Amino acid sequence: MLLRSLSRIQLPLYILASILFGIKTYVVYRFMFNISIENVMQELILFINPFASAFLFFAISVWFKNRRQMKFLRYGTLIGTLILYFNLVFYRNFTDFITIPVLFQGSNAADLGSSALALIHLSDLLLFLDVAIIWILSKRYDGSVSVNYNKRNRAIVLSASILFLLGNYVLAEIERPQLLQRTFDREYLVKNIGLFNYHIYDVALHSKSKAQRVLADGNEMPDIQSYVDENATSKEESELFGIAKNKNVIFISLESVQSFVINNTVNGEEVTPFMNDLIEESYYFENFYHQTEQGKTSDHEFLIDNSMYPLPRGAVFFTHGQNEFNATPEILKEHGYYSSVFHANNKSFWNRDVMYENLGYDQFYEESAYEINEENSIGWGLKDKSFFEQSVKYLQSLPEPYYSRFITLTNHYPFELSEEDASIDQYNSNSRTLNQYFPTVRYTDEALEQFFEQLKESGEYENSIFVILGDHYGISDFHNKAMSMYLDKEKITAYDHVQLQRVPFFIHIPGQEGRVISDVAGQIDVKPTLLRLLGIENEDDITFGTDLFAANNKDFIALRDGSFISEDYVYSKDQCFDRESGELIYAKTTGVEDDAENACQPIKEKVDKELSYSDQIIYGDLFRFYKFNAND
Ligand code: GP9
Ligand code: MN
Repeated sequence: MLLRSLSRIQLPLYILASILFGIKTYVVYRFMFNISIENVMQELILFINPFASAFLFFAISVWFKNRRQMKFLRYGTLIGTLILYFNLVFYRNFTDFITIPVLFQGSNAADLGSSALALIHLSDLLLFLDVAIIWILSKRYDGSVSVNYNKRNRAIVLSASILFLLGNYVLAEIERPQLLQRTFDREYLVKNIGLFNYHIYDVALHSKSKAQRVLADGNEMPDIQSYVDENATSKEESELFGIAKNKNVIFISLESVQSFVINNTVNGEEVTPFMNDLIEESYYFENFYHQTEQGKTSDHEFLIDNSMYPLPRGAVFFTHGQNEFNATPEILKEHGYYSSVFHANNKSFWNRDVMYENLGYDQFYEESAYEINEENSIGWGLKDKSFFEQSVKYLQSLPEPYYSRFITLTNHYPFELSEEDASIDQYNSNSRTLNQYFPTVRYTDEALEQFFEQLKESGEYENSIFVILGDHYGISDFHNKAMSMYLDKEKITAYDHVQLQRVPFFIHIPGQEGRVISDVAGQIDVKPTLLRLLGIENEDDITFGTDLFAANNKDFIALRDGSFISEDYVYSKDQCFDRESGELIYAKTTGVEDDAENACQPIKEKVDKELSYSDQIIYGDLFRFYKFNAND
């Protein structure tokens, strides 16, 4: 009956298929996947996308003649539905979307296999309703539902479908700038470009890195190894070697905290009173730089655990999550450590679930390990105070010695904070972002203070060492005007920009005094420094950083965009500055002191070489050809 009337209204089958498939996909997105919708724009994109994608696909059928057109639509709906359905079953088990590497990863598939039956619901049959409708219509009424367009009309349909999708993409770009370049979360991708385009994107990404991997054969390693030996290996032993042997490591990454707030005030109030005091009892590095790029928090995680550079574009956590690494948790495992990460966000964000396992973490306390409700969350999720508080019980239950990393969340752009959580007033400038930054930084500082108290009470403090750092900048160049006002500078120069990439770095060893260290240092140095404090020599490791407590031959810190900071110079965008005074001493483009020698050039060459060596290791997955601990 229904089918007959559908065939009578003479709606071309490819349009009907698009509508039905669009509705179905929307229902699955909206009500079956647990996709979080934060605003109207996201709601709109999520609604438009299923239709845009379905139309793009089914419109291909108009290029075929009657019978093949019907066949295309039949099998198209069936295959499309199966892809949607497999993702749904996978999602019910893993709260995540299928990726190509995961699909071929034995363990995941096996996990799914055993519980597959429980993941299939009888009502799922409804998802195949449109397949049945299209199937019957295409067989019985093919004469009245197929179309026979001339070339011009076909081209119009094709253009319309592409335009439709472009529109979707533009909206997604507005909602999440640089969505495809940054690839931060599968959920975001699916939410913005849809499941099917996400799969296409995933296949493309995967093939690209596979190709680079295939072309590498390990011949690249000896050069890299000798470079590292010569330039970035700490040969001297430090007086602190082994000082924290077998101690627990409590590693805290402070979201978006930059050094300029340390020992500074806003409206006459200290911004970070707890950290300022902590400096007295810690090794505090005042010239410590973040070296992250598009992968933001995940890039800093990559740096600190591997002492390699993140990639110039994309997040290595995403693009090379399956590579061979020799990360801190893996090394520590050989010395009896149990490693875990605590972070109250969705586990697939930055592909952490996959990457952590690969880096050797034993446990990931993510969103679902925490009680999160309206009251204890703001902005990106669980507030830092509650996050730390809820983490203590897990920390106490861990086998010792442990390496436990905590990542805070509240001080994340756009720096939202409720009034009752704000202990200091906002700044007053033309940048709302910078204004709001100070109270949220203060909130995180207080959360850290509380955490220290709780650790002392619970007995976890004494036998641990603390590493605390900022993950990356929080205030971007967009706020330079407000920033220059705050810092009382005329304007923010390229030199200032580099200096603003400093983030706090503390090593706090209970019972030890510590001191302020002014040497130039960076996130790349964290791994070798930490391992040596724990008394681990690890001679065969390939790291681009060095032990900060040993005399070193490494004389620069490279930022990921090719800028660098050395003992004497700061280099950025073809400009060479004196590090002490900030004075411009050489600039290629402006011809400043054109005849002066470019003092930065020799270091710049080294920086480029080093960055490219690190990239080669990642792109070629070169560690699969290298045997770590050869003399074990
Ligand atoms: C997300 C959190 C923030 O889990 O780490 O990520 P960011 O945007 O800073 O990279
Ligand atoms: Mn971050």
